[in-house]
Amino acid sequence: MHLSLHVQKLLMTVRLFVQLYTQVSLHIPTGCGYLHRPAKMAMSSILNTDDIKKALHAFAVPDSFDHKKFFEMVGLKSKSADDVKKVFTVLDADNSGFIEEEELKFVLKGFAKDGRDLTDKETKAFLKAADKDGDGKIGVDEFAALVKE
Ligand SMILES: [Ca+2]
Ligand SMILES: [Ca+2]
Repeated sequence: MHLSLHVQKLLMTVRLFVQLYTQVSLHIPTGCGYLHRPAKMAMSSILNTDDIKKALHAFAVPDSFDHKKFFEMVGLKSKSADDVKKVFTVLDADNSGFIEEEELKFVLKGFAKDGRDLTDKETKAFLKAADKDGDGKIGVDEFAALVKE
């Protein structure tokens, strides 16, 4: 009887430690993980917000998107390779190193929060134009090449 009481107390203590540990560790990994992730710049610190607004307005109608004209209108075409890379990092929402088809669909939201979704037709055409090696996603070099085209 005495022994089981001790065991119960011990278990309660262990449980308390586990609870404390879980609470603390929930905060620590998120904090560290955030610090180690490459910092994403705000699109507005790379490109002119008014230019973005104008470009989004120009392609407001579904299926009217033209990536060449868009890159020119937002001023990306005349940006340095470094800035183009920064823009790519913003658009690669999950930090996979590639812009996948799902990310490409929401690419305009990367430029401005109220950017519309691309239609499936637009997404596929955009991907086809950029994906030179045919792996189904856009790498940073493919993106840079497309911007300069
Ligand atoms: Ca990605
Ligand atoms: Ca590719």
